Amino acid sequence: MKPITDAARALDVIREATELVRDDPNRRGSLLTFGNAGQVVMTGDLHGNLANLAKLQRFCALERSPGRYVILHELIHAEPTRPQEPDLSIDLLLTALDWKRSFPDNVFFLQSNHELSQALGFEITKGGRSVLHDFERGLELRFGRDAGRVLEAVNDYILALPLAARTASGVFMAHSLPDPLRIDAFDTGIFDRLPTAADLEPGGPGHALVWGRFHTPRDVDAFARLVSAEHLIVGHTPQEMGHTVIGRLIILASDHNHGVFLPIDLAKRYTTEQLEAAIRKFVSVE
Ligand SMILES: [Mn+2]
Repeated sequence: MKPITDAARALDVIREATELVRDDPNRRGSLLTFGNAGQVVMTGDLHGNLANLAKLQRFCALERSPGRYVILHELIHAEPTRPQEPDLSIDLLLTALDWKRSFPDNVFFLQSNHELSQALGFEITKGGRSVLHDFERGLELRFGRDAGRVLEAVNDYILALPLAARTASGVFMAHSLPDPLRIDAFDTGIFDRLPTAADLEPGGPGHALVWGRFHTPRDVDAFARLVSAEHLIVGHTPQEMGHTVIGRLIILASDHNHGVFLPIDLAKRYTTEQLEAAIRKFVSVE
């Protein structure tokens, strides 16, 4: 598909999707909820991987699957495959937001640390390169002198994102979990409200939720108890082979050739083993 390079069209896509994200009927505060009918497809980080997003769109076939929901997170900040290669993950973001416009009741997004850092201007460096700057350079390549306006709209979209999703069957999904030392004092009230600026800044619960790493099965159990969940599904921590299981936590990655996604039947109760067995590899999708 040809990337969008017309700034007016990009602004339309981003602003319309942002309104849909804000007014989602599935949303209360910063939490999305799904009932017990249909299927939710959870993914891991996408980081600009257009080939995997295209496969996900083919798998979901939303034009003939009204009961299927798909959750995406960490769409921006592509890892360059060659030095100096521009980050054009804006293309994936626009494709995904356009998908939301076509299927507003089926496509959902969650907050992530890369997106939040971009919106708040908190630098992330990877191998000495500034990922925020590289993303902005990609916007300049696509939109020239209108790049600043597009970036502003992207930042508005990011700040409108919900933080987590849960199913009636007890599956809780987010970009990550708070760091182990922050779980006990974690303010679960964050899910009942629209996040404030303080909630999303370092020290706030929204910030903690998307940045945590290094969880043991005990940490996972502690967080599951806090949010009354049977199963937790996240992305964030890179998974070379696509996924890992830590107690009742499953970590997914969707941003490379071994990437995976997880279709969950909303009418069904799963064991962790059954959920793990339901994981699909992108390479298995035509
Ligand atoms: Mn992340």
